[in-house]
Amino acid sequence: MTSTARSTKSPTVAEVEALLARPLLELVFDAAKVHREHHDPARVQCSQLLSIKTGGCAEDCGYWSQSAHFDTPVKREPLMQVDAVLAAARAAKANGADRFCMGAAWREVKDGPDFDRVLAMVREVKSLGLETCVTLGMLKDEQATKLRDAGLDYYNHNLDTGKSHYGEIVHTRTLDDRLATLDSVRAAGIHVCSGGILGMGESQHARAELLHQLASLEPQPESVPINALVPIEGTPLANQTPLDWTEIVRAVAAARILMPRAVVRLSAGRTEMHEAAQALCFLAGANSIFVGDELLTTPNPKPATDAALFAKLGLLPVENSRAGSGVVTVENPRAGNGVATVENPTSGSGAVAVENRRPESLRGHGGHSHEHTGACRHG
Ligand code: SAM
Ligand code: DTB
Repeated sequence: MTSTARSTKSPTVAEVEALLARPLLELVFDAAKVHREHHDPARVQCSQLLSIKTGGCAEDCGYWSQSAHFDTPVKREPLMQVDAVLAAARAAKANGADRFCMGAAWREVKDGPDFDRVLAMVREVKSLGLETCVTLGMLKDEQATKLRDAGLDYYNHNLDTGKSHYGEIVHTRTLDDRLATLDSVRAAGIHVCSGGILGMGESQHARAELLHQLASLEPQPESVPINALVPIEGTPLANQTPLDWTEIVRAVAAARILMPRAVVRLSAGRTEMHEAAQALCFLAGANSIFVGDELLTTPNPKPATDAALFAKLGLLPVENSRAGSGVVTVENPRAGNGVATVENPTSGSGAVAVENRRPESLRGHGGHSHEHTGACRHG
């Protein structure tokens, strides 16, 4: 086992499925315990998205507003200029974001002037003191290395759904293609941001497969976005039945238990979630959100709405004191010895034992020195 090994016995897909099926409040309670061992439960990491190249994507993902295969309301826009991206990044920072995520609707990265411009964006955004993240589609080793050298902190590349459901959603790439790109990202030493979408007609088994596959990556992803499908007119999933909010809470809680050190992001779909449901997600271990009016092509809660929610719940943004240091930015100054075993003695087959090791990088750290006013906005 490597130093990142997290469990004496990794759970099977069937055990993850049983975990998802546990009584909701017991699942949330156990996830909250794991959360407190590894993170400061009051802190939420705030990322802001920007679509830097919009529409015309060669992929046919059934959820994708920017696919060239479907007639969606999204207007094509060429790759933005660096200055315009920087202006958006400055505004994101002023809005309290500590990470700026740039998304391009490409199937894969092609070397040339466009990629060089993205490298310039990464360098410049980084120089503003923001953490950097990009999602550009498939990537080769040399391209990952160039992104790392430009100062990229995170690469977002989601597994999207479980193995048994993947072929229902995407036909232009395979799950193995996704895993190969994640290998290139890891090999370059860039943090992995990888998660998925709920509400695409998948079974609980497929959800368990997704979480199991994410948790089986070695090392596990540093960042795990959990998206609820935002149905897009013109796509095959436009008329999908909306998810029940409890399903999102369950997935967040299971992700927290299975990936104790990861930052779990409550991602797309918050506009449709009541604030009480979001609160339960934060209790269950979500410790990151997207802030700002827009995701890539769809609305996100208004900054004032998020500020009000943070104030009600007593949540605070993480400090952006370590952009670029390579250290995950959420820590728990209150953590004790960092070892906890979470299991459910009452649920028989649903028990999943997880040995939680507090990461080396978090040991011996003190608390946070600055306080914020309850909104994502700093200062
Ligand atoms: N070309 C990039 C790639 O291949 O990863 C961009 C993908 S997209 C910007 C990043 C992720 O956002 C997707 O993998 C999916 O998980 C999520 N996403 C995209 N559209 C979504 C939607 N309509 N609802 C929920 N999540 C969505
Ligand atoms: C992720 O997991 N979710 C973000 C980000 N990674 C790139 C994207 C959400 C997109 C939601 C639909 C839209 O705005 O187009």
